[in-house]
Amino acid sequence: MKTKELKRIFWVQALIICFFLQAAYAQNPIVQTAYTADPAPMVYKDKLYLYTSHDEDQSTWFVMNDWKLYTTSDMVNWTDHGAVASYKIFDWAKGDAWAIQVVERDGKFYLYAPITAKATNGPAIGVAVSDSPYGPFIDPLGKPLVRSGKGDIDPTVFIDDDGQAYLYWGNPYCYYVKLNEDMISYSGEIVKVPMSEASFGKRAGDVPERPTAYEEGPWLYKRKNMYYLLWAGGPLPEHIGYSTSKSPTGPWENRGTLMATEPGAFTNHPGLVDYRGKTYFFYHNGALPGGGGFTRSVAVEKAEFNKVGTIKPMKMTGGIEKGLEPLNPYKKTEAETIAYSEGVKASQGSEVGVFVNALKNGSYLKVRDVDFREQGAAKLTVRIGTTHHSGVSMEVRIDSREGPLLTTFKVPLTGGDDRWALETTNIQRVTGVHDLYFIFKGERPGRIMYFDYWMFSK
Ligand code: FUB
Repeated sequence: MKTKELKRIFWVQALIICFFLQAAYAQNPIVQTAYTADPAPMVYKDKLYLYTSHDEDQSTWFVMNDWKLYTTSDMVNWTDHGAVASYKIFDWAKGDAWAIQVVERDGKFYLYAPITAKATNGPAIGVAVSDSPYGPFIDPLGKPLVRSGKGDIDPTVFIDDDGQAYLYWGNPYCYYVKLNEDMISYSGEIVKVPMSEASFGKRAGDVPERPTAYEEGPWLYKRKNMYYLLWAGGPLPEHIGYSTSKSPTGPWENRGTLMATEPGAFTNHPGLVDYRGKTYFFYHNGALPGGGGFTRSVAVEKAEFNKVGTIKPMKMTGGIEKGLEPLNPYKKTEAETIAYSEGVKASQGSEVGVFVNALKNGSYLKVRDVDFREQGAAKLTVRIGTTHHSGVSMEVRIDSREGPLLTTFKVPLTGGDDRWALETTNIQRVTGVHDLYFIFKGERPGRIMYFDYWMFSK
């Protein structure tokens, strides 16, 4: 065989290996069971809470009605808590549940939301309050917190170490105001941030009403006395840029591109947070099957800083490769706690809350780093159901979709997603740390089964 031919075979094989490695470790996008956008991370006690907006399936415009919540404690397995609020909690709102942020202060949770107001048919920012990060959120004002008529979208709230809270927002200009301690009112004038090239960079193209690269989606973050204002930048498709300052109100110094434009979605939206000693950068793209500008997906990268405090530019990757801690399989785990899945959709019902639906033969969900410990597991209990009379099963495997089989459940006909069967079976004994796979089998078309939770025992 000629050297040229050998080289070609080498590169084809290398590409195939890369593809499978990428598939094996794929973590991004971090939600595969719905289209999510506009990530807003919040750390509270020992958990990372990720609020997102929600693009309805098959949307060809921003069709967005509610906001979802996902949580993690290991950065690789994410639990879906469903929709925690919708634009309907605001009586004065007409629709358009766009990018929110939730912040905690003194044990209360404040959700800042841009929505279209009935009165003006234009965007306004509302605030809703809850005693829990999971909601319910209630509008204490009964009217917008901000309705300036000047691009009132993409609110972000930052509470400084001295207790002063700042609300930033805006497209195509950036504004801020100082919030009062009650977090539902403000003092002083709304300030328009000076939109200079020194602060936000030069915009390609000549668009007079968009004088700099700043477009929308501000996110305020502080590290070692440096304030960071991250933003989505134009022209479309958006990139993520950022600016820094010694003060939360500027003046801002442009620091250039943090994440360059990549094909998929024409918007992007930043969220930056510290969690368990590391810093994570959240964004969105169109990476899921059927994904695009109006069917987006949230993803995450580990952020790193240079010595001078600037953030190292990032590319969109397969995601976080190593989890922060193993998952305990001897506690009840919701089926909607997922590291990665294909062909699975999440639903929310009155009987069991959030659960997952397997949409086709061979669809699966994966849970990372499950620690069966030395003694190991010998039994598995699952809550499952189907509307099919026969031929539906759920395989449980470790390490890969083709890995050792622990057991196969025949899924009983329960007759509806509000009717469930609790099934327990002996399994092939398993010890140590493994990725766990649930693989759904059923030849008939349509939703083949639904799955609520699982738990191993010794
Ligand atoms: O999700 C709707 C809009 O798209 C957001 O408000 C912008 O930041 C962009 O992501």
